[in-house]
Amino acid sequence: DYQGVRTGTGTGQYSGTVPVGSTLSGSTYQLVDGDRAGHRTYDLNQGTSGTGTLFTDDNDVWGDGNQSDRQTAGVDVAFGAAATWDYYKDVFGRNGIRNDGVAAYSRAHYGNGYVNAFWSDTCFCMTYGDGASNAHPLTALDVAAHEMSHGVTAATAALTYSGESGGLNEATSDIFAAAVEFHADLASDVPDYLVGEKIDINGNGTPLRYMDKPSKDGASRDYWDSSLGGVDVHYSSGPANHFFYLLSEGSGAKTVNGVSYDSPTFDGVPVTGIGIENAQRIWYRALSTYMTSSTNYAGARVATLQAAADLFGAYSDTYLAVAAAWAGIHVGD
Ligand code: ASN
Ligand code: ZN
Repeated sequence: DYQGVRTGTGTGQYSGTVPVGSTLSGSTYQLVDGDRAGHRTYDLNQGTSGTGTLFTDDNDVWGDGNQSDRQTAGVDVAFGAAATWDYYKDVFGRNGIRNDGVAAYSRAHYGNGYVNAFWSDTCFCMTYGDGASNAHPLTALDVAAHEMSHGVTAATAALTYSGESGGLNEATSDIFAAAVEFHADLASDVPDYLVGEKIDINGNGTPLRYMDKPSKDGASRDYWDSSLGGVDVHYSSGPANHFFYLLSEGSGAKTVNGVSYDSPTFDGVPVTGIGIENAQRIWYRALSTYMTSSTNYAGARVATLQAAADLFGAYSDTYLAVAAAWAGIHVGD
């Protein structure tokens, strides 16, 4: 139980002005989310270990949207953890990363010039860098949802982080990062099928990854082939991200929320999308019920078809769309 459970207001650099869960302790507000199992957000103050200091405030108004205010990064990562917690609860009835009602915690301002973010099963926590000098902190909603979803994957299929299963592990984090954006539906972070579009990691305004045509990043694969297991997991995720986009929105040119996509298929055969609402349910059921640590792309196809059969019926239109989307990335029977 959390004494003085509050909903404060924060302004992040990416999320805009949002509610943040806080707790009143004595006369000080703490960034402790009493509505979400007491998720705590810490300021590492450029350190690289431990928990630094808990973010605190005297009036429950957090951050000002500028990077120069240390609380701003705290707002973005606390909001990201809350939005991801709410997504799994609202959509799947999942009670936290391990479905045991226990919160992870978040650490902002890790190290100096650190251009990454990561999940750790050891600390059961998320950690975020500030980016290189004067760049964008790695604290956007899709980054938080990606990292937190690594925790969900570890607690379910536990996909081994190398080879094809590693690509599926990475794709699962990108898939739920997109799904969390659609569920949160922020005006200041328009839902899209891009990964890291707010953090300007390339310095030229391009996103880190594209789900409609992953090769647009210059390194990710669009299609499965027998060499995929030897590719870095952040690139072998490409075909599965592409599968999820095709299943959600279909092939060809399409604009969603003002963002333009153009998704090809391996054999040129068009795919009709079923919408992200149903596509995410199929991926989640496959992940949490059928995939195992050694699942490869062929196994993911079987897992999602079984999930689609469970949810929508074998050989239903939705089931057949799943098969067509796998064929679209060169995975068949
Ligand atoms: N941000 C990266 C990821 O989640 C960190 C890493 O490579 N482990 O994949
Ligand atoms: Zn990842």
